[in-house]
Amino acid sequence: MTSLLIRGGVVVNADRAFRADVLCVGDVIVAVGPDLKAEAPSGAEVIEADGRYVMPGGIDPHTHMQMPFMGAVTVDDFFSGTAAGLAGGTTSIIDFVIPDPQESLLEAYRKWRGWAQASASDYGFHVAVTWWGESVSRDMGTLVAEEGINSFKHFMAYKNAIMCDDETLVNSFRRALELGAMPTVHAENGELVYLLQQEVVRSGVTGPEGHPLSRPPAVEGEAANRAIAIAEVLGVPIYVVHVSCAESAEAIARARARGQRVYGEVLAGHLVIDDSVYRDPDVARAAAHVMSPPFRPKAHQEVLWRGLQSGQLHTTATDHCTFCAAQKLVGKDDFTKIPNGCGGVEERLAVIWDAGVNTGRLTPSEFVAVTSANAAKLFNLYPRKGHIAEGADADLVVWDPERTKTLSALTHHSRGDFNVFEGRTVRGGPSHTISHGRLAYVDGDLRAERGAGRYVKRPAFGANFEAGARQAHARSPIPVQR
Ligand code: URQ
Ligand code: ZN
Ligand code: ZN
Repeated sequence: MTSLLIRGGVVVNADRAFRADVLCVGDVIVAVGPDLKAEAPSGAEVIEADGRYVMPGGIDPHTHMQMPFMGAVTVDDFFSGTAAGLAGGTTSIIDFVIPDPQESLLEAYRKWRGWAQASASDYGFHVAVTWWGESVSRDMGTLVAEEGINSFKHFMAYKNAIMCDDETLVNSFRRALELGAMPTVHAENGELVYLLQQEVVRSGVTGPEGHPLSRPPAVEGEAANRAIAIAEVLGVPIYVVHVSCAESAEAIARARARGQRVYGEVLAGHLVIDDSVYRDPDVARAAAHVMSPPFRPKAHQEVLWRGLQSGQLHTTATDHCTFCAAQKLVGKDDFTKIPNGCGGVEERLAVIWDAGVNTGRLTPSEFVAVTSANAAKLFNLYPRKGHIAEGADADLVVWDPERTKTLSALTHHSRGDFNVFEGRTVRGGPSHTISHGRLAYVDGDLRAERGAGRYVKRPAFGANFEAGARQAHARSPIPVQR
């Protein structure tokens, strides 16, 4: 079995940072402490980490590899996407199974599991509930009991495609509660988006600059408030993906102040990129930024940072969903046809470190909380992942706070031909990424292996989740049969 000794670094967990060596044997951390020795007889490979941080590998809880969407398929498959993640220090992703309306959840799940066999790093899935019926309820049960799924996604936008209505939300949230699974939502009012899209196009605005006009912050705020209210009535926790604006961040903070279990995710892109990108005279560049929710006026960024700093928002992700220029330009004369999505799985850690830790907004431990530990806790992977301790997975990043890099599509590892962080120089980055105790990235040398990643089962939530639900029901007017 291979051994790897990381010597002399500062180990950063979400609760504390301390100087210690880390010894990995095979795919597990076997010791964390001072002056560890390599195992005889063969010894261990040694990484000298003096002056660097040793952190849990990043967990990106929101990616879309090889996803068929809006008539196209994202260009990063599970191999290229996870390899890019490893180059940036991310060692696990949670991607999405998205059944078409009327498609069996289990069949869609098996299809995605097949595609994901190529992954270079560990992965799991949220499964989207895009319609409702007896078989959906049954499949949700099977997915939780047998397949290690503990979260279900609901798209409140994308009318006439994968959007789910309130009936589906209510039924699925209730079923998730029964199963001990976390409901998650893409919060945008799809009816309003649909109406505004027609109106913006009719007004003569057909280019990418029309995209944010059709999806204003109030559209996101309405959906976040509605999903949170449904969750409150049913007494189920809820996780809101890609919170992009003050309206939804404040909805989450208000609910949390009432004692509701509501969690929010922020994308690295929404933290540092603003809506001026849609007014770029180069239509290809503007179209490359089309994603939903869109990039927002700058003032929203501060609200998102404060949410992460205060603990009202919990995780960071990328929504890595790369389409190339040719795919995006299909909608150059009708922005409603531009496939939605942007990349970032490789850049997330460095962007958040640079804009978060280097500016004093986050401590290194808070950085670990929002880039791995909180996602691991919320999706029941903790402390196997998101934590450095004996017995945890040997998924680690050795972080050099002095390394600088200018981010660019010319040097990134994604197959995408555009980088939304193009030209941004960041200070702080990985010198080594370790996945299953193996060096997957060393100083610019990416050693990702197709198929080396493993599917990670995530057990249903147990007593804590149920106790929380019971407490919520005590405040709820509606009794729940258990
Ligand atoms: O909405 C999403 O999360 C996916 C399906 C598309 N990408 C995006 O624009 N955010
Ligand atoms: Zn979304
Ligand atoms: Zn997404």
